[in-house]
Amino acid sequence: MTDLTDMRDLLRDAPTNWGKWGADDEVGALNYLTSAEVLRGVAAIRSGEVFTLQRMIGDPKGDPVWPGRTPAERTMVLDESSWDGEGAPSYPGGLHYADDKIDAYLQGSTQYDALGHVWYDGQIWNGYDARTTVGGLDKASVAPIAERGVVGRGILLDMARYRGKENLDKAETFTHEDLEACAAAQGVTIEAHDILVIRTNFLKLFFDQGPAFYEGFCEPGLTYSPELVRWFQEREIPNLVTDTIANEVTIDPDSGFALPLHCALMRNLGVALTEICDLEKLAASCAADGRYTFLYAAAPLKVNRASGSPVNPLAIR
Ligand code: UVW
Repeated sequence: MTDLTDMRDLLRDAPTNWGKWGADDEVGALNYLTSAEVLRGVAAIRSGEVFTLQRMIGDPKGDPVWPGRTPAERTMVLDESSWDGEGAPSYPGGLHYADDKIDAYLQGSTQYDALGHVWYDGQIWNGYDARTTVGGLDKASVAPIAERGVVGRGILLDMARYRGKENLDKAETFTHEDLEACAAAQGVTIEAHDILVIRTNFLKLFFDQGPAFYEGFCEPGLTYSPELVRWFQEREIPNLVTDTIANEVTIDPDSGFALPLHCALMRNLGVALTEICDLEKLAASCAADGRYTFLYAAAPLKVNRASGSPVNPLAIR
């Protein structure tokens, strides 16, 4: 266990990609996803199967969210009953229609984090002042990610299957070396610019356990090490996609810090984070024919100044 109390100390010598794509960059490592990378992703398509990776908003079985956030609430505004009484809306020709709205955390479902979503030491991605987040993100909001879209070669790393488990357990950790070993066991190589899609199936426990799921909340996931951060930087990984709520072990077992990889990967390297995906159908299909790469395509909703935004990513095999 390290004896540090501040993220600044933990990440004092950690690498950054600040300035690499210019002083005004807001999409970070997604810059690696050039047209050539789109075509490399397209070249991974063999069978034409399409998988949508978003979890249902308003799932009757519940919506898993980060502690302190609440699931989206959908409210019916107009339905057939709205036309029952006096003062009902009236449209020429007898038109009736349904309308509804949601009150939702933008990070309360399958989502892209804006690069400015998390920070320490008064600076967000690319060195922008953290005060630019006040009242809305003036820099590195999710909108520039939504404008550009995210398309490239995805690679599924099925850590649950690799470890011979239905799902990873609370606080279970793995490293970049485990990702390499998982890929090797799957007969595939992680290449530069691959979009890493990691399956833990941990959220099965949310649906199995109900409220007890949140007792001693600590998700499984990658853990911080300087080697892991260098690996992400050298591999030029643009995007880390997982099926957990926050993409990394919640409390790092070594430092005791919450979410240090959000800081080291997203704030410092500009790696985009995509969370709360449902990878079950995709994983079953990959396991069935032993193909673990695909075209990955995603575009979060364009929400001005937002710190994150819902998304329904596609994996096309
Ligand atoms: C936090 O950063 C707190 O949560 P997430 O990245 O899961 O949105």
